[in-house]
Amino acid sequence: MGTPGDWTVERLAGALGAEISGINLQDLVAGNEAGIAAVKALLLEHKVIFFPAQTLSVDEHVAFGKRFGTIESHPHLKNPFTDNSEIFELAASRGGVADEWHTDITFQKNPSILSILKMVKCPSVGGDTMWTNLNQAFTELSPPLRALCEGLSALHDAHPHGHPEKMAVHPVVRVHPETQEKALFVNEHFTRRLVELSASESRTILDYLTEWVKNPRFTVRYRWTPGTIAIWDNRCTQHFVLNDFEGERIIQRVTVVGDVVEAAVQSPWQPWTRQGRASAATRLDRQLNQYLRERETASSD
Ligand SMILES: O=C(O)CCC(=O)C(=O)O
Ligand SMILES: [Fe+2]
Repeated sequence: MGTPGDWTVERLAGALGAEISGINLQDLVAGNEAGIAAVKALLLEHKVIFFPAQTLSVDEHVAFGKRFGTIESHPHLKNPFTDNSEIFELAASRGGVADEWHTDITFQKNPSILSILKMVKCPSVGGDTMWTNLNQAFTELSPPLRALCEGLSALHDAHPHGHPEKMAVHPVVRVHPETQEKALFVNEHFTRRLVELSASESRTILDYLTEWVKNPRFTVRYRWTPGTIAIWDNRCTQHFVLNDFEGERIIQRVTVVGDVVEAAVQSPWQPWTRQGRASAATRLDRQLNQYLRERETASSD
């Protein structure tokens, strides 16, 4: 049904997001290279795209995801209902409501490139999801703050999943390998510390940046209907679920394996932790010191 030329694309906000109709995604599960290329182009242009009224089965959802790369299962969280490990499932009745702003699994060295969500069950009202445009969040910072951020990196961990020992350091400003746009790549859910600043400087500046990305001007808010498929680019967006609903809400997600997170510039600075005698304040640097020790051990192996 419909070739890319017949699809209707309706932008949903000034910052990002578009809804696509006149397409049956079952036609893109196999073959149809032109259709997949058109979806990729729409994703680069709009950063998050929505396909309402779809009927993809679990297997078709996975097969569709594989058209975009290798699928990864979730490293920590267990599915409540579905056995298929290529699917990641969240059910509100099991606490699965992602109501903190985040980019998916940034505690990994190569965080996922893109995620493909199927809305399985949603309340008649509430439970909308929001996305924010991290390119805009970066470009609208003042020049001095942009310059500072470009030289910084940040420690991310899987503390929200009970695994603070799973850590990765990423540049605070990453360059999108396809658009070359710069994105402000820190999020309140997984980012713990700005590596080149002191612990107290980091707290203040990281709080500022993770609040800044939520500016409503950078966002789109989507109201769901069952069956809708959403695809978002994790290299330049964050998302957040409104926890304002009653009853069940279930999503299934397919996650495409990540690429190397490329920095905008080479940092001129080193990681900063307090030197000298251990003291009460040493605890503020403990996690970063642990990460740095592990990195050193890994590089000397
Ligand atoms: O439930 C949603 O709308 C999004 C959940 C989420 O954060 C995800 O699937 O990555
Ligand atoms: Fe997510």
